[in-house]
Order: sequence, then structure tokens, then C-alpha cells
Amino acid sequence: MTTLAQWLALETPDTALASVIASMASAGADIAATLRMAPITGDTGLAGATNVQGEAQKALDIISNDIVLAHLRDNPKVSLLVSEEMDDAVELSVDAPFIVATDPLDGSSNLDVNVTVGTIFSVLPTLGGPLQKGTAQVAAGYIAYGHATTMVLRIKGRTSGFALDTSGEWIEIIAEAKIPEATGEFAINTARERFWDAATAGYVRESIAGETGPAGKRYNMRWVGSMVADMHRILMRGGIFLYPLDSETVSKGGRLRLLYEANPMAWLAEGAGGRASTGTQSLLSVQPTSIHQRIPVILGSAEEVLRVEAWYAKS
Ligand code: P6P
Repeated sequence: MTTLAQWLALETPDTALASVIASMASAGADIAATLRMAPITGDTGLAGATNVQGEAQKALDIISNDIVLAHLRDNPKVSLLVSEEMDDAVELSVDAPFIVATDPLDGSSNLDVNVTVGTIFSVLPTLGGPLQKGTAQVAAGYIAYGHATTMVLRIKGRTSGFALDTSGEWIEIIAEAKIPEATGEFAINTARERFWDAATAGYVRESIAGETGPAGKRYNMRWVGSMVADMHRILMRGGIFLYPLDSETVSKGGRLRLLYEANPMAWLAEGAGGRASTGTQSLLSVQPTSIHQRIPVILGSAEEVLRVEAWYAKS
């Protein structure tokens, strides 16, 4: 069995980068332990505060953010932390080589119903600051807190998967993830249909038409309401995740955040042979203008993302 330390040694000679990823993995293990006890400690309730997005924060959003902050403050290789739960970026070790952007607990609206939530993170070189395109990432990953605690990582090469064992060791379970090119499963919040643009509406209508329509095959729909859960399913068996621009989110630029949701997930998806797009351009090519910038996200099985892009091209 390959441990996280062995995988890191294989994937990069840069021990500083390896230490940053190891710190996020340790933070994930601590968050997993905290979440396991949350229903008993009663932490799944609202914290009474709201984050920069104006969303009601759960106590565990703040607790998870504090856990990540503590682990990264202890790592002298991290210069700056950008977090969904903090209005401003926090300076950590001066002149350190790497920046981390994170959503410490994505999908937290699912906490009180025990549905998988996760920590998403992106690692950028300090040089260039936090507003770098996704192509500048040197690593990205997520930790999924489900019945098992799993982690998916990519430095520059392959996207690999790990599971946390009872001794606290991360064990490699997927050496090289491969998102199937084709899929019959789409993930979108269909309750938003009335806000969709012509491209999204056309693509979903065509998919629902199944064998009788131009797609010529049957589709199924999944929507967990937790990006990490939807992404992990897509990484494991294919599929397409869509949170497109719509008439309600267009004023904010979209729903999901570029630096710590879209970019890391795009990095992981592309490392597994998938595709990630805004609908009209590669997600990793978007030039960020602010640390909490929102962006439309369409990612997963390459063939399916191309179909959506074709809808955008003709509309
Ligand atoms: P909706 C969770 O709040 C999140 O940021 C993602 O994890 C998830 O995919 C999406 O929002 C769910 O959005 O509009 O369906 O509640």
C-alpha cells in the first residue's frame, strides 16, 4: 500500500510543496474527527454569523476554517491563506513559497442531514499573488467527509485518490483517476430552470429527451447540493456537473467561487482526463479579479462538456 508520504515523494521533489499538501491532509483528518462528533456536540447549528458571501455560517464552517488556519500557520512554507470564510486574505509566513486558497467546509448546508461535505483547496506559487489563473496552480485537492474520509490530489501529473485509515494514515486507493469521456449522468439544480439561458436549457432538454432525442442515449440526474460529493461521483464513474451562469446569478458572475472551488476542481478533473469550462472558455484560463470572485462551472466527462460548449457556441 502506498502512503501519502510515499506518493508525495514520487510526485514531487519539492519538499516544501509536499509539506503544504501534508498540512492540508492533516487539517482534513482533524476536520473529519470534528464532524464525526458534531451531531453529539451540537455543532451542526448556525453560528449566527454570515460570511463575505452573505451566507449564514454554520459553526462548523468557522471551526473548519480555524483548523485549516492553525495547520497552515504552523507550516513555514505558506505565505498567504485565502478562505471562503474570511473576508480578507491572511498573511502567514513572510517570503514563504506558496499560497493556499480554500473552502474549508463546502456543502455545509448538508451537515445536519449527514450528507457528504468537503474541504477544497488550491496551491499557488507566492510569486504572482492570489489572483493567478488556474493554470498557475502547483497542486489542488479535496477531502470528502463521507462514510469514508477520502482525499483526491493532483500536483502536475496524475489525479490520485486516498482514504484515511483508522490509524490516521492516508492510503492511496486510486493511483490514477480517469473520468470516462462519455456519460449518461448530469448534475444540475433543475429547480433553477426558470433562470437558465438558452444553452443550459437546450442541453438539459436534449439530455432529458434521452434515446428519443438528438443525444440518442438515456440520461439520469444526480444533484447532491455538495460540490465535493458530486465531483467525487464524477471522478469515480463519469458525469457532468453544471452550475452555469443564469439570470439570477449573472449579476454576481455565477454561484461558485473561482479561486477555491472552480479552479481546484478543474485542476483535478483535467488531471483525470476530464474537461472544465465556463461554457465559453476553459475554467483554468480565467484571469481572477478578486479573491471571492464567482464563476460559472461546467466540468466532468470531456465529451459532455464539449456538448454544452457547443450549445453555448450556437446560442
Ligand atoms: P444549490 C454548497 O453551498 C455549494 O457551494 C456547492 O457545494 C454545491 O454544489 C452548490 O453550492 C449547491 O447549490 O443552489 O443547489 O443549493
